[in-house]
Amino acid sequence: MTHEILSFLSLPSTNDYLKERYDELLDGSVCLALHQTKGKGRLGRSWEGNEGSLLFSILLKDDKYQGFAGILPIMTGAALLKTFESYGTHPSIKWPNDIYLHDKKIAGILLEGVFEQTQQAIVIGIGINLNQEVMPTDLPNASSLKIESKKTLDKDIFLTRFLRNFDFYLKGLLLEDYRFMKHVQNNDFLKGKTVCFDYYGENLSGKALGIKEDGSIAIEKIDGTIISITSGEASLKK
Ligand code: BT5
Repeated sequence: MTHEILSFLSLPSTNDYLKERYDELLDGSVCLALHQTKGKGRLGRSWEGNEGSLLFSILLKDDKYQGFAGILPIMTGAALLKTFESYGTHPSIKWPNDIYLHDKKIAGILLEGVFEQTQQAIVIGIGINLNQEVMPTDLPNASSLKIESKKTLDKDIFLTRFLRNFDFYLKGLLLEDYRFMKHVQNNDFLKGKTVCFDYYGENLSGKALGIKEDGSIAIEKIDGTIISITSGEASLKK
């Protein structure tokens, strides 16, 4: 896939930029910003970043991606793992969309669909804490690659490597090759841990058994029954 890179000093949100202009942009366009004034997380949450972060979004607007929106965040996570591994760093995926290193969040993924009656496009936003030397004190669970591994990475090279890995896994996915799943399952942050999760409005806890082929997570409830959650949140029980 060709990636046209649109680079900005500051934007409200790289996701919003692509969502607002998907019609006139090419499939595979990447929007990159040094700063975001309204960086978004999931479920109305915000994403903080500064010039140490790598903040970008990818536009997918071909019909061939229809039906893959549910699995794309995990596939994107696998491509991030592969990229970090190329620098000798081994983070894991905290289902469904976080990258963790040494029990701290170093990256997050936000997939949004653009709908006009039917789905017109998918925007995948990625925020990576690469070179920050300190993280905001109101984010005690956050860290950066720099803090955790003392490495300073070139953001352009990281992005190039990531896009190569993303394209590799995406090409496979479109051919129903779910090889990236093995990568995710072998680096599953929650597996074996006790987690809290929301199940049809009820707050439950149980043991995470692992991420399944379809991208859901299997959880063994206290009563021994096993359920799968396909979306939402599972957090570590304190
Ligand atoms: C995410 O949401 O983790 C998805 C983040 C996606 C951000 C990218 S940046 C480029 C693109 N453009 C956008 O506008 N967004 C995308 P979620 O799982 O909801 O996590 C959000 C929560 O993580 C917040 O409520 C904070 O608690 C925490 N958080 C915020 N900034 C963080 C950071 N830099 N590092 C780690 N945690 C952070």
